[in-house]
Amino acid sequence: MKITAATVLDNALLALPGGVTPGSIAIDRGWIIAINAPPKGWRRIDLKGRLVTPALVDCHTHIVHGGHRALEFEQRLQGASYEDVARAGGGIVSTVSATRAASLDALIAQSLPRVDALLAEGVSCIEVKSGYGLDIDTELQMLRAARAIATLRPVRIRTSFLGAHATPPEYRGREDAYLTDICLPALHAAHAEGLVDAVDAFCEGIAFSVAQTDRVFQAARALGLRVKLHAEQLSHLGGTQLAARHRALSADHLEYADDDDARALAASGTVAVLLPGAFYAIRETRVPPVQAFRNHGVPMAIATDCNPGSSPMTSLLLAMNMACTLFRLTPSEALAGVTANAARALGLTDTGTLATGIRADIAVWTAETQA
Ligand code: DI6
Ligand code: FE
Repeated sequence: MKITAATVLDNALLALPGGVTPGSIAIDRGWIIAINAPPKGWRRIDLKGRLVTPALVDCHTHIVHGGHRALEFEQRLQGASYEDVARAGGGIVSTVSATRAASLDALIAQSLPRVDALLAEGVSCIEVKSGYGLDIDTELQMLRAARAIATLRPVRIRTSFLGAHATPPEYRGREDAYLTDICLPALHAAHAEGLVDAVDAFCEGIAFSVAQTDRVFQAARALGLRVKLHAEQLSHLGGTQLAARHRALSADHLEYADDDDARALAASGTVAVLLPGAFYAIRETRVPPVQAFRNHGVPMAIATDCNPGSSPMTSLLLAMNMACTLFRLTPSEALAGVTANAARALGLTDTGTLATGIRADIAVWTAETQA
């Protein structure tokens, strides 16, 4: 429903930060004006006791990409690991070929059904990464496609430049030269075009070292951009500590993170983004240190990681369920993980909670609550 001016959603069940309570929410021109203090004379919509939560935020996706990875899926079913496939020249690099071959319009057209699936679940904001171009033109093209989505659908898009996702075949084994020749110039060009909201990297044995990631982060921060990191997904390489040193918005995956990493994330105010879809799809067995995150007070977010290889999913509700079932989050942690903490992982302070002065990004659910 499109609410423009002076409307009160009445007789609602509000998922407020302190818990679920009956009440009302007053909205004017897209902003929450009052909670439980309905201005007199405003148009009133009776929600008949339905649940109102903040609209959901998917804070980690690779939703813009070309092609598919059906062959890799079969290879992995036959016993190849995600890393085996990558080292044999498949994996991310095979999606790079398909993405380079796609036009801007084709990239957008292939992405929209994935976006629509998320919107149908109450998502209002999606983070979209580059990282399947790995040449200057295609990295820019991916980010332009991401920006275009916000003009075609009622969704807010936050972009992350992920030039340091993998090394393209033409630079294989020459990671530093790739960073110098392609990744850093692409970052500058994308930033100059207004295409970059944050900078991400993949710090892993099959991708970039801590020292190489540090180069990318230094370049990002020289441009005034915040950073985030794919860290400790397949091994413990030390990316989380680097992310914390750079006051990253988020560190993502974190299956192999430890108690010291949790302490560092807490000290730097960095959000731990959990991606149970990737854990599931690559048949990972090591779970992220959720109890350590709780003990140290690290905010936890949950996202789909929507991508054709390690997390081919377009359901944030399923990701919430998986975070509870596979990682033992509580349902209220899962809700915070796709609302307030997901907004924080993107550096957004105007969405993700039901509070006065916040954008009226809300979702209304036909759901029963426990007595
Ligand atoms: N980790 C992931 O889960 C995605 N990227 C990354 O660095 C997977 C990307 C892919 O397999 O295509
Ligand atoms: Fe990812």
